Amino acid sequence: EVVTTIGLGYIGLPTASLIARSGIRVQGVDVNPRVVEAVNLGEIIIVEPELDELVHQVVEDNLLSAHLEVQEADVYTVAVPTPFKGNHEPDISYVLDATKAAIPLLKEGDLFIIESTSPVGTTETVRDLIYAQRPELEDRLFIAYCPERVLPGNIIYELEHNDRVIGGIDEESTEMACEFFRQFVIGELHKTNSRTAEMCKLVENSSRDVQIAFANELSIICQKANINVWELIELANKHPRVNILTPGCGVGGHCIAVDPYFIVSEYPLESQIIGKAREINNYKAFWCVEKIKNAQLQFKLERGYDPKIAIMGLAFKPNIDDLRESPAMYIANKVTQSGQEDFLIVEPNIESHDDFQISDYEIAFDMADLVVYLVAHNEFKTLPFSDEKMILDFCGITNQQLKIENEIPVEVLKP
Ligand code: SAJ
Repeated sequence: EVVTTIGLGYIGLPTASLIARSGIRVQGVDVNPRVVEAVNLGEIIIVEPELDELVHQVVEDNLLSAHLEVQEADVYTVAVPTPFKGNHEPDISYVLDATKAAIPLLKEGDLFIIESTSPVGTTETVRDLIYAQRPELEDRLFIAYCPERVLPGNIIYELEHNDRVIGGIDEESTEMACEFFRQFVIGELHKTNSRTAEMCKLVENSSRDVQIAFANELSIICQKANINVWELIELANKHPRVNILTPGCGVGGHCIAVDPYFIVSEYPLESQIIGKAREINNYKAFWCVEKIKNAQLQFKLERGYDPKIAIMGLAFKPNIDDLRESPAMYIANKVTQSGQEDFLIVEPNIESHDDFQISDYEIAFDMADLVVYLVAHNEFKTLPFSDEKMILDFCGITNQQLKIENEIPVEVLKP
């Protein structure tokens, strides 16, 4: 058995390496020559614990190789991006391109698996595309959708241990895909059809998005109601059946802030809560910008000079270096729009950045008049609480209530 994995990104490369570790020969494929080159040297260009070692090992053992062109195999897995277009409609062109590249190589009995997050019906579209070009193979291939649900930062462990949902376009396909995953997944495999598996992936992330939106909405209400939201949530969660998540400065990453749109764009009338949750989570970052501008202006009115402001955290979530689709980045960009001189930008997980000079977190904290916590990185929890500084805590570092006295109406702040 030989496997071809198309897409060597955050999901594809760990998956390819894990399959290879179980002794199966894997040919990884990526359009990016840098990725292909690095993998063939046993190296990686992304940050993910344990992945480095694993890739090094399987390449050295000749079980994993990387290529620019799709290679012939018995099993194909597709883990390429499915972004959305300007209007939030899903763009499955990478999945279709990957499929088209594999079509001429397919032979009877091959297993074709899509792992990319995809709108409902994508696997059927892929099936139709394949059989339209290779009618002689009709019903002689096994085609399935098997979504990935690993958490960046813990990918290798979760790939092996998480349960998986496996949805074939028919029962034989589901069975074949299960047999394949059984070789390297310890978690349970749950069988279903492709449409349910596709929706399941979207629903998992939408569910989290809705729950975070609830927490974010509470934080906005509490600021107005003069209530400490951190205390409130802790108390409410003492109820045996209540589990409110943590408010933050918005929702980022490529999954939770993206996948719900795949449902909303297809079922706009029916997905009321899912759509609203996206709006609330997007609004939360904008709301934080307004609060920071307010505090900045107030400080100046009271003291007669501009405050030094420490912006604490840029990553899209705690304790990672990933800045893509990060609400903290959005906020940092917005508040520094009229000049960076009053700002100290902190991100302990990166060394440098093209747009910002990155400051040491302890130095920035000491120097700042106004400390803005955007991301709950572990480092920040060691900083002292200071009564002399104005602190805006958007992510629960200090558990202090967000208090902005004499708030200036939003309209006045707008340019
Ligand atoms: N966040 C909050 N409050 C919370 C939890 C998260 O504001 O209480 C924010 C984070 O700061 C971040 C965003 O939400 O900006 C998303 O972070 P996350 O840790 O919830 O999720 P991701 O995007 O890293 O990974 C998610 C996971 N999905 C679920 O937990 C349902 C992961 O299992 C998926 O595999 C992944 O999306 C994916 O690839 O789809």
